[in-house]
Amino acid sequence: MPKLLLATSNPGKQREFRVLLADSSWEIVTPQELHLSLPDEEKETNYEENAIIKAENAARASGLMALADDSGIEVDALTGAPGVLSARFGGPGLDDTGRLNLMLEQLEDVPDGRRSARYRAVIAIVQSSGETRTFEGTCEGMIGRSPVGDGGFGYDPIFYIPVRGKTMAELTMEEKNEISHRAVAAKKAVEYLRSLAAYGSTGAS
Ligand code: ITT
Repeated sequence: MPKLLLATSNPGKQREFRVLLADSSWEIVTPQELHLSLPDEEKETNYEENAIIKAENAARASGLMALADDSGIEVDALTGAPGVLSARFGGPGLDDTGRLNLMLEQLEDVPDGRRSARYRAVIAIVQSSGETRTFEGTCEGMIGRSPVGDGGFGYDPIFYIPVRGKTMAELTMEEKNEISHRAVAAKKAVEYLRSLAAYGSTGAS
């Protein structure tokens, strides 16, 4: 099988992608496995450009086809923030728990009916020839009142999914992978990856 570099340093994303891309017809390799350290270079203000920058850097550094994900959470009561800045919400001193507690604090006075939010993910796939494709997915939810569950990563303990009656962190990975923004985008990406493999395009230039 041809190799596809999964260009993310986020262990939560890596875990999910390993399952989501299992039927892609590509062998998934990570930057750690290749002893590659990739630059942390997200300059753009939109997901698509960030995802492309990450995948391009990885493809250039490895000579392999690369897949990157840029994602975030958009809270309507915060006019769509933190969005593309979700990983850096509250500054560099905060970890996942610090960031979700800050979000709960900022939403303290927001009533239950106005706590809608969505996750968004854009996946970019860049071949070593430079050919680039992007795929987007969203997942709708509400911001809860306190963290519940210990699965997933990031904001999952406060991302409540009304149709499931649970937070994203209470779902198993299989369940998260049925409905998440990343899963919606990955489903489209897998179709593309399978077509590339079928036509013998391995990303090598
Ligand atoms: P890479 O750039 O190395 O992939 P990153 O964590 O910096 O890792 P992003 O810049 O795309 O990735 O930031 C995405 C942030 O959005 C992530 O750190 C979480 O805070 C949040 N996020 C995205 N998808 C999520 C999910 O499925 N569950 C919970 N939080 C998520």
